[in-house]
Amino acid sequence: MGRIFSGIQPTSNLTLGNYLGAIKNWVTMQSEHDSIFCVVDMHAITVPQEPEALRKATYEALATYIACGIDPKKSTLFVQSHVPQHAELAWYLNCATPMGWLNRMTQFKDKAGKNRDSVMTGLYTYPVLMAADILIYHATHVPVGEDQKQHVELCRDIAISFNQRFEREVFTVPQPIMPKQGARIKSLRDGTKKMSKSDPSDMSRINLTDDADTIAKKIRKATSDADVLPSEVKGLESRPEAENLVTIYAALAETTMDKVLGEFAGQGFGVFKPALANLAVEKLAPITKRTQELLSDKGEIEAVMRQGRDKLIPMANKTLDDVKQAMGFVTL
Ligand code: AQP
Repeated sequence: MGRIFSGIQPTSNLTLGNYLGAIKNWVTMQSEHDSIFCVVDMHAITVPQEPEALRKATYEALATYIACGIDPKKSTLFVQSHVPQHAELAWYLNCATPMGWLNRMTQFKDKAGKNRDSVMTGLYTYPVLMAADILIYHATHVPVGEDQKQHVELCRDIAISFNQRFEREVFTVPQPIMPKQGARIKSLRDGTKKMSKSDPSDMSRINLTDDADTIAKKIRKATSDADVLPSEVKGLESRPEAENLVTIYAALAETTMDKVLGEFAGQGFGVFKPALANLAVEKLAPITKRTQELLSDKGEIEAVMRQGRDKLIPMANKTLDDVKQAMGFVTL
């Protein structure tokens, strides 16, 4: 049994992409692994956040984890800024990570776009903080969507080079784990872009707080095409929107795309979209309802946050001691 670590930024409401790419996998894995799940608020501030919105989204994210099936009795749940040791380790790792490695990170290029000189430094060094999040707990596996795979690979490189430089196994080298279905859910408006919390168009995503009518409306209005569905996955090539909707159906139904096409081959979106909307509402409505129930008692959510923080601080301190010892700091 290994240890898994993963997190989501409370930049806004969590989306269907976060659920299918990450949380759904966490729920399955928590029974077999020592599991730590974090609301990564310090990552969220790498782009500007309204303070009240950040606080609200942090409570919502933790409530959503529980509503999706993460059990605080099986898994450790916490908020990143409650364990400030992550930030301290990130500094040591910043001093052990070549800039050339960060220059290759595609997420920075996507998010900074043409504004490379005006975005905050934290957006550039974000992957180093993510490496600290993972390495501080000696996680062996990191369940993420495809967009985060490159950051986990960077984390591996940092761990390997640190261990070599200081000639001891200070860090465990983790592996990324991605779901078979749903590793990259695309925008409902543009099948070439990923579904993202921060997309300016709310119609581009399904939020885990959307009610049944909103979910059905967003699926009805999702971009698709005029062709019927093919009988094999190969037939979805060059049809990114159609491929995305079939992927979402398969991931929600916990089946394969081939089986979905077996059922809907020859049918148009006039038939497929209502079926997908029904399935999405059936799977997501209980999550939304439970999230709202949990949010009505912030004390309970804070108790889970405290329990996670109190369990993790000693573990984090132990890793920091090892790192400082290896690097040559005077420890008292
Ligand atoms: N569209 C997606 N498909 C599959 N997995 C996804 N994830 C995010 N979007 C998709 C996975 O969710 C986890 C948490 O990601 P995050 O929200 O912390 O950061 P992100 O990857 O940058 O996601 P967003 O929605 O695009 O956030 P913003 O808009 O705040 O930048 C990760 O495991 C990620 O792979």
